[in-house]
Formats: sequence, C-alpha cells, structure tokens
Amino acid sequence: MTENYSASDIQVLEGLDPVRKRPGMYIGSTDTRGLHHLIWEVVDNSIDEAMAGYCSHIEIKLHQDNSISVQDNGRGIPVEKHPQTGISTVETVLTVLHAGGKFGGGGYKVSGGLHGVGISVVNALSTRTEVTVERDGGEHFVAFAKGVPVEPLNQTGKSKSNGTRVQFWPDDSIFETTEYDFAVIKKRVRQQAYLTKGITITLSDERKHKEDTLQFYFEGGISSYVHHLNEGKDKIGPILSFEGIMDDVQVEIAMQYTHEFREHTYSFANNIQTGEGGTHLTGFSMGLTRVMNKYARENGLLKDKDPNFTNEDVREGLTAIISVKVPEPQFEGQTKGKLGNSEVRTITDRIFSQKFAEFLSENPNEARAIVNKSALALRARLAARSARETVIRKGALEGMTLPGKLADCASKDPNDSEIFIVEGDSAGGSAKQGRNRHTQAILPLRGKILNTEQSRLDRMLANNEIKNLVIAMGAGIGDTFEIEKLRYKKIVIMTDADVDGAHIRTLLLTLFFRHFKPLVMNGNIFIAQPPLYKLSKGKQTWYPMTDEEKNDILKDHDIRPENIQRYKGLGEMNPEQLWDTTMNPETRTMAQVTVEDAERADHIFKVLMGDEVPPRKKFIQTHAAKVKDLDF
Ligand code: 0RA
Repeated sequence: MTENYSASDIQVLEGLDPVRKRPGMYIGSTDTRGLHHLIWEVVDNSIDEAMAGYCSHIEIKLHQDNSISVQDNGRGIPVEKHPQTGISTVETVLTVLHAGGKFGGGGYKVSGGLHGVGISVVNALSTRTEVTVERDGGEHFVAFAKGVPVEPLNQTGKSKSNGTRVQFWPDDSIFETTEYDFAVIKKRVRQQAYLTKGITITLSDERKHKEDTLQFYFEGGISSYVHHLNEGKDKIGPILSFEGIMDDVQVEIAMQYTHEFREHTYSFANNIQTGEGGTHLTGFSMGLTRVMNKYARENGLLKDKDPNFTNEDVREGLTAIISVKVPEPQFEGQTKGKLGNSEVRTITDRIFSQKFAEFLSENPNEARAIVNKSALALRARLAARSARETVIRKGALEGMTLPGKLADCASKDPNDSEIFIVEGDSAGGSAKQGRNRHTQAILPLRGKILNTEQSRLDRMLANNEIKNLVIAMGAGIGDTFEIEKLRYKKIVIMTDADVDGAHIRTLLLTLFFRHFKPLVMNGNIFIAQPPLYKLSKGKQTWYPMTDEEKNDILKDHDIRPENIQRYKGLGEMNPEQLWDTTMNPETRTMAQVTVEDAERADHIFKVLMGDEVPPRKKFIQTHAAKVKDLDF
C-alpha cells in the first residue's frame, strides 16, 4: 500500500467494516441467495448505465475460479478525484457505502433502488475485486482486497473506448457457498434483457469444460417477454403494448389474453421484479377492470341482469408485464418486493386505461374476443360458486369428522404438530408404528390422487383422498381457506424415491400450489427425504440419501456387496428405520417447499399436469432421474 492511501484507508475501514460484520443487513443472507445478490448488484450498475442511454452491451462471465466479471461499454466510472472524498470517484464508488450513482455527480435518472446497496458492498464481501475503467482516452486499473485498496488506481494504457469491467472473488469465509447457479443467473439476465430495450447481454460459463455462451437481445422489449411467456398457448388477439410518461414516471405495459385459466402477470419497478406487486399493479388492475366493464356494458356484452366483472374475471387468461420507472422508488413489504409510491397508482391507471379503451373502441373484433373471455370467466365463477354452495350444503366438509385412515397425533397444538402424507397403506403402517404419537399424524393415501390441474373445486371435493386431506388439515379450501385453522404446522409429503413417488409428489404439490397457495407461501409444506440405501458393516449402519453419499462411504469402508441394500420403497423400511432415517426431527433432513420461482413451478406443473400429453411424456423421460430436484 502506498502513502497516498493512508488517508482513505481509514475511511475504507469506517466505510465497509459493518458490511463484513453483518453482511445479512446488506445483501439479505450469506447463503446462495446472498451470493447471487452480488452479481445483481454489479450487473444492475451496468443496467443503470444502459437505462441512462450510455451502454448497449454487457458481458457477464462466470470464471473457473468462481469469480465473476461484468464488463460494459458505458461511460466508465469517473477516475478523477472526487470532491467529497478526496479520492478518485471509482475508489469512492467501490469503498464508500451507498456511493453508487449519487457520488457520480449527474448520476442516473432512475436507479435500481432495491438492491441499491452499491458495488462497495460487493467489494467488501470479496477477497479480491479488480476494476478496469476505460475513459478519457486511457485504461485505468485498481484492485481491492476485502474492500481495501491494494493496488492503487493507475493508468495502465491508452484506450479509445469507454466502459467498466468489474471482476470479483466472493469471500468464502463469508458465504456458505461460492458456487453460482447458471440457471438462476440466466433467468434473471434474460429478464433484464427484456426490460431494457436495445441492450445486448452475453452470459458465459467458463467453469465447465465446454464453454457455454448465451446472448440476449430482445428487439421488442417487454412485448417479446409476453411473446415468450405465451409460447405454445392458445392466444386471444394480438400482443398489446402501451406506454407513456407522466410526472417523470415512465409506464410500459405489454399484454395478451389466452384461453388459459391462469393469469401470468409480472410487474417491475426500475427493472426490479416486484413479486408482491404494489401501486403500479393496482393501478393497472383497476384500470383494466373498469375499462372492460365499461366496454362490455356499452356494447351489450354484459346484460343488465349480469353482475360486473370482478378483477379476477378480467385477469383470467391474461399474460401481462407492467414495467415502471420511478425517480425515487419506495420498496415495501416482507421481501421489499412491493412498490409503495402512491402517485404511481393513478399514473399507471390513467396511462393504461386511456390507451386500452382507445384500442378496444378502434378494434371491435379483438375487443369482443377479449371481453368474451372475461364473460366466460364470470359465468364459470358464478357456476363454481353455486356448485361449491351445493357441495357445502350437502355437507362434504361438514361435521369435520376426521377421516378413518388418519392416525392423528395427540397434541392439539398446531405449532408442534406435523402430518405425514404417506404413499401406500404399507408404508403408512410403518409410519404409524414408527412415529412420535404425540406430535406426528399419519395420513396414508391410496393410489394416484386426482389430477388437480384442471379440476374445479366441486369435483376435487368429490375425490375421497383429497377430501380426507382437506378435512385432516382442517383449514377449508379455496376462498374459504383459513390458515389460522390449520391443524398441523408442518405438512410432510413422504413418497418413495422412484418415478411413481415423484408423480404422487408432483400431484400433491400441484394441489397445494393451486388450491392451498398460502401454505406454500407460508413454508408449511415439506418433502421428506428417505434414504436411498442402507449400508452395513458389523454393528455400523449408514443410510446414504444419494449415490454420491453411498460412493463416499464405500470409499472409506470395506463393505461387502451383500450388505448394500437399495430401498425401492418406504415399505421396505421397518418402523424403527423409518423413524431413524426420515421422521425423527432430531436427525432427519426435509426439503421445505417454497414458491421461490412460481413461474418455474407453474411451468413444471403445467407440463406434467396439463392436458397436452406429449410435452409431459418428454419431460418425464428427460428428467425421470432427477424429478425430485425439479419439483423445487
Ligand atoms: C458514477 C458516475 C457515472 C457513471 C458511473 C458511476 C458508472 C458506474 C458503473 C458501474 C458499472 N458500470 C458503470 N458505469 C458507469 C457517470 C459518469 C459521467 O458523467 O460521465
């Protein structure tokens, strides 16, 4: 370190020390999510540069040593001395918290904001960070270790171009893992490319022997996104796109109806996905409902006796992307995934409804097709309600007599109660004997439960296995579902480690995903992880859950082939083994089911459960061996 740096070192320590002490405060967590956060942080800076109109290419590389580099052809981070810190702007941006755009002078018109913690956080959490800036005719280089400059800013050559390259090596003493997931990155990069018109992003993975390079460029921006989401679906009308600016808030919407039942709406604020929605989504929804009702009434598509479309009616079969750019975004909610700026609601509503109403009145044929889709939804809703009322009147869920097949637990406190949904009566028998009777209930399911993808509530409740499950859970179903009444905090799916087991598990997940989504969101659903093998030698026994684990044990211990048992089903385990390996809360591993990626889950459910057989067949053939991973 040179003398020049003594003054700034103090600042660096003051600046970034808290980040290393409490990384979770800045990037959420130090697990794989937190790790990926580092990339988003760096890429978002380049995207900001693109949104400001200065950058057309971003190149992301995953290197063999698990470092990442992100290169852009933006203006380059300024290298001259920063008036407020006395050190160069590039070092300021890298070593002072929250010194992203603000310190740049001029900054960006709109910036990410959600992550927005700045590149300095990435720097603090990396063993090494290298920054190369091309700007003002020169190429400049600076390097840091754990946030502290170790190679001072230096001009390393001449350059006629502009841009910034950041490469960082995440600190493995901070992160639980430093292994990046290409699929996760790919998905997000694709999304960013859709949202930033005209940008080209390349992504390459050099960690594998075979280099993998992808390039994303979408001429049509979010309309291309809708096109992609609706691929293979039966569409109603063209992709509609609307945009406008009001009070510095920029609104872009692309949408298209399909003959599906489900809705696929994704909203973004400043290119950040708002998974919990917010004012932009509310504005859009309100506008959509109002315009559709008005058009339907004025054109006789809704009769006097018909009730109005609800918001759900007009969203059935809709695929839409709502993207807004807000100068000072406020993110709220549990995961900061909800846009809070109240002015955005009226702005989105106004821009959208005016243009959408215009479209409807100018295109009567398309308008009729779209409105009729909502009318169908309305009728189905009324029919389903009356069917449900009939079912409930007939007492399907009434009395709440617990099903005979349920071996309930003694505890009545949901917080320490669990229910195991077990495939087959024989495994059910073992589980009943092996369980902790005080806290664990067992519900055996026979055969394949009903395919719930397409079925309506009334039909589902006519199915005994499902009815048993619904009654056992005790919280109702559909829009009468009350999570507070849930009788078990943990609902554990326990199926065999074979293709049938995977099928039943997927069926159950579909059921939960479609009809008990709050349970999935709330983290109540688990998948038991029974072992694949039993290995024994003398008095020692091992229960490896994967082939790798088995091989590792075989490497270290001389085990005779006769002492390797592969479990084909849960039924092969005696009650004690089942308890020891799979059910005992002290020793078991369970996978918690999350809707981390609702879109992906949705897709898998659709392929596996939808009425088109060929894709399902192909999917199962391709993934049979790793179906478990794919579920979640
Ligand atoms: C501060 C000010 C300016 C640009 C940037 C930062 C900048 C940061 C990053 C991070 C990755 N790529 C980047 N590109 C640019 C504006 C400088 C000017 O006014 O010329």
